[in-house]
Parts: sequence; C-alpha cells; structure tokens
Amino acid sequence: MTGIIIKALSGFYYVESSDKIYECKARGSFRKSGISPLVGDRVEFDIIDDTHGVVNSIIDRKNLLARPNVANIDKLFIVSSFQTPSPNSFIIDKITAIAVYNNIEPIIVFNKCDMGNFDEWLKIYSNAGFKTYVVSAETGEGIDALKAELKGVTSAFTGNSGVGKSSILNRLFGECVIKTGEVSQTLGRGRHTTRHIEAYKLSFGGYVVDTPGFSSIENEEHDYDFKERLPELFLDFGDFIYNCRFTGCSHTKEKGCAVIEAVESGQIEKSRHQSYLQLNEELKDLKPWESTNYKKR
Ligand SMILES: Nc1nc2c(ncn2[C@@H]2O[C@H](COP(=O)(O)OP(=O)(O)OP(=O)(O)O)[C@@H](O)[C@H]2O)c(=O)[nH]1
Ligand SMILES: [Mg+2]
Ligand SMILES: [Zn+2]
Repeated sequence: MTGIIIKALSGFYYVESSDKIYECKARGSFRKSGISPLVGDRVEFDIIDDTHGVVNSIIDRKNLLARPNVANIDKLFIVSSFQTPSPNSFIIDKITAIAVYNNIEPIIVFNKCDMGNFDEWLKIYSNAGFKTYVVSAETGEGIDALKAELKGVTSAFTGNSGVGKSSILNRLFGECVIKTGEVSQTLGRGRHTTRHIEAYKLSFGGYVVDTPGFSSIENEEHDYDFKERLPELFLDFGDFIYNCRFTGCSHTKEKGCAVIEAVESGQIEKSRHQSYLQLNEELKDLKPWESTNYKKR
C-alpha cells in the first residue's frame, strides 16, 4: 500500500491512505537507514489491521524543508499578522528564499486584517511579484480566495507563533477537511499553541499542513549552495541580476551594479534588498565544507 504521513508523534507515523488512517511503526530495517519519515512523506506500508500498519520505505521526496520539517510541499504560505506579532520583512524574505531554493512556491498571507490595513505591506509584496492574500480568520474575510489556492496541492503554513495559522485553518475546517479527529491545538497558558506538525486532507483535493510557529529563525541551517544561489532566490532581482555587468557581483555595494540601481530607481523594493543584505551578512562565513546536509537526514 502507499499512503501519506499526516502526523509523526512519539515514534508513531499516522499514514493516510484511501481516507483511512493507520497508526504505523517504521520497519526495523528501515529505521537503521537513519532517515526519519516526515509529515508529507509518501510511504510504502503494510496494513496489519483496520487501524495499524508498518512503514516499509519512503517514496523519493520532491523536496524537504528543515523548518518546518516537512516533505513534498508545493506551496508555502508565509503568514504574518497585523499585530502580536507584527510583520517582519526579514523573516518573510528569508523564508521566501528558502522556499524558492526548495522549489516551493512562497505565498504571502497577511492575517488579522480586521485589526488594521496592510496597504504598505501589500504594495511591497505584490510589486515584488508574490501572490499575496489579506485575510481575517476572525471575520472570514479573504478566506475563500485562500481556499482556492489550496486546491489539489500540498501546502504548509508557517510563520511566527500567534499570527493565526491554526485559526485560518480552523476557518477552513468545517467545510473542507474530510479527516475527523481533534484540531492540532492544545491549550497552553490560556492560548492555543500548535505543538506538532500535522497534515489535513482537504475534501476538494490536496493537503494542508499546520505547523508550530517560531519565535525567531536564528540558527537556521543552510547549505553552501543556498548561499551561492542567494541572488537568484530573490526572484524579483531576476532581470537585474542578468543585466548586472559585473561578473561575480555580490549586488551589495558595487557602484554601477544593476540590482542596486534598480533599488535606487524603485524597481526593486528597498526592504527586499535590505533583507538580501542581511542574509548575505548572516551567510558570509559559511564555507563549502560546512554545508549541513540536513537533506540526507
Ligand atoms: N483579531 C484577530 N485575531 C486573530 C485572527 N486570527 C487569529 N487571531 C488570534 O490570534 C491568536 C493566535 O492564533 P493562532 O491561530 O493560535 O496562531 P498560530 O499562528 O497558530 O500560533 P502557533 O500555533 O503558536 O504557531 C489567537 O488568540 C487568535 O484568536 C484574526 O484574523 N483577527
Ligand atoms: Mg497554531
Ligand atoms: Zn550587481
């Protein structure tokens, strides 16, 4: 049988196959390979009884993200909120680069639009060429448009803790999610905080993955190749990188650099370039042999 891992908890893998869920252990021989199955993994498994099974192997991954630690994602929804917390352009931009690096489409979501307007933010990200959605999990505004984006693909929601990822998904739940079972929230200090990664099957096709939020994305692991390819991972720099006449230009401070000129003339958003500079700084000491190889895990 083949199925998809929708949840991994305490050594058990929950495999969804033909609308049933099997609680599985990984086969011993497979465990020794050192590769752990992840949410989003397509697996080959044996059924033991109506609700139990054993995972034999992972079907080749299309991609793998370290944070959130999920496999085979088509679209990554990067969620920010109007307030508590407010959007952080560096975090958004860093995640867009990581998504592009992994062949995942980054989509920008601004939540809690009932609290204020996102006009400035929207301008930046639509100018930079991203699909952007302004929603309110509270009032339901914008949720239908977002829903259409989820159809038939595997998507993951990421963003700081408290931006409303789970709230947005709960808005979708009643109508769209086939799978029953509890919502991925546990009550923590008077607030619902997601503690584990879980994929939900959508009635109209596709899966959506809720993930625990982060409070910062310091100490992110990067491959050297990510550093090397950084300029092209900012898709909005595209043509200007190509037009830059300096071979090996870092597009950070060189006089006459086409990217910098585009920033000055407003064709590239200043905040996007600032994030690029900050990422460059963060990665500058990364050496070829220091690549993390997290993909092999
Ligand atoms: N006003 C307003 N509040 C919202 C909205 N969406 C979520 N919230 C509130 O924001 C808080 C955090 O929402 P969650 O959905 O738990 O946030 P999360 O991103 O899943 O957080 P983690 O699971 O910790 O990563 C809750 O108190 C929600 O009620 C919204 O659209 N408007
Ligand atoms: Mg949550
Ligand atoms: Zn340049």
